[in-house]
Amino acid sequence: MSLNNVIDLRSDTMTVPTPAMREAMAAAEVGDDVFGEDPTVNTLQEMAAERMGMEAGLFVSSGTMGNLVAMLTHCRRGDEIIMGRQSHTFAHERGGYAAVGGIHSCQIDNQPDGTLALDDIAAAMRSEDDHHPTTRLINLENTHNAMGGVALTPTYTRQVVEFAHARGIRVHIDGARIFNAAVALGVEVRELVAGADSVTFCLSKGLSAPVGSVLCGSKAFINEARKNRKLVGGGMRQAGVLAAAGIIALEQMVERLAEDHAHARLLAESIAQTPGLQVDLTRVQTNMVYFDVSPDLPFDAAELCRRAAHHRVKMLDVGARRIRAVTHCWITREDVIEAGQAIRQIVVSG
Ligand code: TLP
Repeated sequence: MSLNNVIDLRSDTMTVPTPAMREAMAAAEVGDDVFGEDPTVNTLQEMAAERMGMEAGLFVSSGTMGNLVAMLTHCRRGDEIIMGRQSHTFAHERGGYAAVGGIHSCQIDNQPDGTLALDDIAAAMRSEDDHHPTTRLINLENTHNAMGGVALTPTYTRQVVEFAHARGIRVHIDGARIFNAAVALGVEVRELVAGADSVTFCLSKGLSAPVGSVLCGSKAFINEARKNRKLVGGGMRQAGVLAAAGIIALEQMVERLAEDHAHARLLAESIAQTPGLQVDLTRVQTNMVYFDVSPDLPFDAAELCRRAAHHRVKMLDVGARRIRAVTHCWITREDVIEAGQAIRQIVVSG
């Protein structure tokens, strides 16, 4: 079922609440969550923590807020976070950790599989030298958006956690789409965050809730995080109307992500067969398809997206010659077939 008769592949953030979510939102029992008295928020937080195998959860308004609150809670001013150059926290969150928290960051290149090489992490570690900031935190991202929606494995994450903890450093996971990773790898989401000190995951992307993310960690960490959520203006009141949709998201929308992944693969295969477009199929592991527009074609990524919109297909140009298409629950198999055909028609007709 496409939304407003548009095949909107710009992002899985385009998803709207399902009928079951709207019903649950209308019926939600609420209270003042700043007082900890919203029963629906409390239930969502408990469910989220349980899924992650962590002690506690904190409902926040967005993935960006979850990551920011996590970084503010783990770090003090002048501390340093090691993160990927292509990470969302570095590239797309307004530098909030620096702007709000006075926190420094050290960027290292992401590998094509989304990981940070352990050698690179080791080389980025600061010594006790008076001149250096203190390395406090390592940020991972799973799935890794800019590297293609690729899934980081439990084994890799465990290695980073062991490396970090042996040196007194903490690990935060930006798991905006960690349920996509779990479904793609066929593992429980808790295995993907085992040992990590915190994780943020989003309800408002592939899981289709209208708003919200949950930050999870230890009880002590979440107690501090609540204060930082307040600091950034994120203490919401009768937020149960939003959390109610989040509960449905966790109960009903996780398993079905496999469909989105199959649709992304179908779209990627169609694009791969279109002359002048290149897609690395090995990186199409979840619900994202990144592809490149050859310089031999008479238009760039922005123009291809403009033309696709005339065929009711919306995609995002993320570079001069790079495009992203994301599948989600409002995109059917027929939609991706139609999108693939529209893209081919545009390219072939020049
Ligand atoms: N990503 C959005 C855009 O900001 C690019 C998208 O359409 O993909 N972590 C990751 C890995 C993300 O991809 C995003 C959103 C966030 C965090 C931030 O989540 P929100 O938008 O809820 O603040």
